[in-house]
Amino acid sequence: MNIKNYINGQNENPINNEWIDNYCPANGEVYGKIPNSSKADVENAYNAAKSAFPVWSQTTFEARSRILIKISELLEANLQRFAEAESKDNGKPISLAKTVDIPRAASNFRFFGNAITQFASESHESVGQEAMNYTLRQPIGVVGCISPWNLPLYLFTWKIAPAIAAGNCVVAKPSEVTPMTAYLLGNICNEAGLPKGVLNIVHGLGTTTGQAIVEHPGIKAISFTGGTETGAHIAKVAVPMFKKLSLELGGKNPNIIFADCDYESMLETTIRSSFSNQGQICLCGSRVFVEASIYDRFKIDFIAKVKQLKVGHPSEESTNIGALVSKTHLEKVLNYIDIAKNENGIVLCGGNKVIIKDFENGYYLEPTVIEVLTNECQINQEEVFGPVVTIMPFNSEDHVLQMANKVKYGLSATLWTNDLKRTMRMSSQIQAGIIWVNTWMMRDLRTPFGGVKASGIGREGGFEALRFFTEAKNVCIKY
Ligand code: TXE
Repeated sequence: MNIKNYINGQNENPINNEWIDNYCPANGEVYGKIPNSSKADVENAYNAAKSAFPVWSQTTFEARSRILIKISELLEANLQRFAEAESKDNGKPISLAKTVDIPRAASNFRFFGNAITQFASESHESVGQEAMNYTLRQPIGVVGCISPWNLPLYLFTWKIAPAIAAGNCVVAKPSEVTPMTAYLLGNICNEAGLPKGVLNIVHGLGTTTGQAIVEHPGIKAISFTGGTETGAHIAKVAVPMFKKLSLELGGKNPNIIFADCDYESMLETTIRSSFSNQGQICLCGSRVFVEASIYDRFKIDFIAKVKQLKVGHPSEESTNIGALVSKTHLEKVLNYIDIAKNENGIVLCGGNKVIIKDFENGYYLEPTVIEVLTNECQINQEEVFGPVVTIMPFNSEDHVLQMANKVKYGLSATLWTNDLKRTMRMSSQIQAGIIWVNTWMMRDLRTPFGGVKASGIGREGGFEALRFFTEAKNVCIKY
């Protein structure tokens, strides 16, 4: 199927009529084309957004909210169709697309549809000066949203929903690797009554289409999720243009397991935090540190459980690990396994490609556990973003804290312990934007989401996202 751009409420071919192949990771075959959009398509999308802005920004909160909630309901009504499309495009198990990706995309619209009706601005009475200040929270105008391939519709809507809820008009680009559900979303928006031009979706490569969005002088804010290098490049372009910038980048998150934890619950969750979505989630706990006294027991039990995971075709309900997103990405992950071996890492299980009958060219990889001797090695310092975790023992709280922080990233961390004082100490000292204690990826959409260090700048989620997508303007009245 050929995907089209969604501009001014219409499905459009790219102006240059150039196309890119769209691959199905489960079998490695091309199954459609996507627009290789140029600057001219981005310009059209921008013009549509600019024209829609005066009316949309003055539309009441109730009316905006109703439309966002309608989009959410339509996504829920089309759950099966969207989940199948997501699984085919990305390689993720259908069970995951059905229970996580698409329901969460629907929640994003519902959540921000409700949040905008509760979003208040501040007032400050200057007592003794006979003056009153109030802060207006005004939409920015036309904003750009650029999202990655790992959680395609989930992360795309995580940006778009707050942007339009706050009264902005959007030029958005999903990853060229997984464009399908963003394409399907256009028709849903029309059906929900979203006025034309409020959301425009342009498909294409990051270096051309994405770059054109970032460089566009009329696009005043960029919300980006993706790799750290790309984020740094975007910042170089956008900062001298004084654009508002939100960057949610990579992670190399520690999963810290103390001997006093609830062992079974830790084991179950550690399987998820290591291998969910083929390990292609920025929040995955890819560095597992285990207190020395339970290290041997953990090693045996963990590997036994990892070996039970079924690598299979994404469309099968029983599949735990589907295909990686692309051939290039599979090669990158395999290369990291080689690097780990060369630096004396011991592959305890996995490490090889999996050939599935009838789908021999699919991008399948065994879930892989590597024992490392030090946190300083490359496999522990760089983001692999695949079904690969390292494990190593630690002796003391100080030792593990130091290793947890000795990495360039700072997105999330998981702690497994029942010691309250230790929880409080460690949570305050770990350098990360998100800490989970005795759980992983438990999300409340009101909470701030984002990282420190090379994991990005800014926070998404709840009112943080609505603050990002609005400009604060103070009005001071002397009476
Ligand atoms: O991401 P890119 P890639 C990490 C992960 C992965 C690595 C590279 O380690 O292996 O990043 O992945 C668009 N101007 N994460 O190369 O390139 C691009 O088209 C504007 C972590 O696939 O960052 C896509 O829409 N846009 C991560 C989006 O950026 C540009 C999720 C992300 O792609 C652009 C994904 C440019 N110059 C990968 N260049 C997470 N934080 O969850 C590219 N893009």
